[in-house]
Amino acid sequence: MNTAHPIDLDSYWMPFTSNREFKRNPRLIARAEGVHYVTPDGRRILDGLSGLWCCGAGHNRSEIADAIAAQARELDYAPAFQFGHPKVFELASRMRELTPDGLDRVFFVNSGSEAADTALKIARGYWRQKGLPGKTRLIGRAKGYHGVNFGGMSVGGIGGNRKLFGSTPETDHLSHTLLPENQFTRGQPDHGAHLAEELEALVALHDASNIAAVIVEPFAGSAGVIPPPKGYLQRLRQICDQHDILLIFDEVITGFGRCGARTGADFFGVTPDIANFAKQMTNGSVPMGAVVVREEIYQTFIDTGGPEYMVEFPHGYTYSGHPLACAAALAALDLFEREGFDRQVAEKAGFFEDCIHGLANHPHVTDVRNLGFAGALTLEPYPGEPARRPYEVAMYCWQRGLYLRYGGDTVQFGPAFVMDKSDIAEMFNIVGDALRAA
Ligand code: PXG
Ligand code: PLP
Repeated sequence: MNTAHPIDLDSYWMPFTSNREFKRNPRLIARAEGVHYVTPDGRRILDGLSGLWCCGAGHNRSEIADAIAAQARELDYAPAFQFGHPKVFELASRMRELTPDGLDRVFFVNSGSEAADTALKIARGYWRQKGLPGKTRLIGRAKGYHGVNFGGMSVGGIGGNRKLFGSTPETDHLSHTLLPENQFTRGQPDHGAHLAEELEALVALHDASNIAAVIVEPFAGSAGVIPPPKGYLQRLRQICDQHDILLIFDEVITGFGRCGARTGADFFGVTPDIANFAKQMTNGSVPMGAVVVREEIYQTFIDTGGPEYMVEFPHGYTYSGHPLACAAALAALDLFEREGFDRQVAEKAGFFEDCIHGLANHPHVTDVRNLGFAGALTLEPYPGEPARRPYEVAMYCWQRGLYLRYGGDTVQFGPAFVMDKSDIAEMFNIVGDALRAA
């Protein structure tokens, strides 16, 4: 028991956290108000990352809170397998409307990690049911993040997240697109579309008859906001089409507003075969994710499912389409449409871009990247300690009343879509002071 604090900090094994450091220097959040957090001792903290990229509508929206409370009184849980409740069907049609044309069937999960593993299983099962059981290899990309479950981790490309655990066989990776010639680019960089040709090289190596799918984030989020080079996603789409490889977009961060469009697919003008969502679906209020697939993928399972009473896709979670999550998502998507978060981000993205690039000449900044309401700074490493300076900057900001995300050699920003310009300016002012102090 940590005697400086009235609560026991020791029992909880915190996720993706430096437990020893946190427990020496706890950063507790007791409440939220709009785009601010409030600490137990009443300090207001500007939320620079929408929680963890998930609360774009701002915190504690009463429309969502009321929907969850009403649902908890009406139907707390219904069996997800072989039975259904009305809201899950309503939400599926809503997701179908809000996602690009052609993505028509919606499978519910509880997180981005579950979405990744579900999408990868759909890809393998699809090819097997089409009589091509050899198509099993899954291609990810260096610096990719697809959550922490075995499939998503294995196609992911952040070394620190994988090396302790091994990975599933039959994966391979494209190179990342973080090129030195693109440093300090605003939005999508000019160089790097040629890196999509590496997919041709992997086809030459493994043969398309052994490759099920390619999974990428429309822009890489966790690795530090890496927008795709102009033309890159278009080229990946072409190569996938040429070789009958499914293209999966992991839209867990890019979906529902972050890019200044409904989805990354809409923003970049490339439609995948499968798109994964989570986070912003419920504005972070109740865990939920979704995998949305092309009609023909769904039909393939249906047509090969055997007798009608048989399960066509033996996969699902106890909490798939949980009533509370459905109620929260319906309310959050109402807000998305009513308040036009995609439009709000598109309108304010230029201001956000000017502010973050205003830090380009500050001490220790070696790169600035941005797209929509997402941005990152790469910071010059201490010798042998790339992660230390971002940590120091983030701790300075926390003391000054700003929460931002730090990881690897970057600090990251993903404000709520409703954050106004004065708060955005204030956020980057504090970061500027932090860089001068670092
Ligand atoms: N795919 C993508 C593209 C993600 O960004 C996941 C899958 C996993 O989702 P779950 O819900 O299982 O965590 C993510 C999650 C950060 C950060 O600071 C990013 C994520 C999570 C936490 C922090 O960049 N991305
Ligand atoms: N482990 C056991 C023993 C279970 O019975 C179940 C579900 O019934 C699971 C894991 C999977 O849990 P979930 O469906 O919440 O992912």
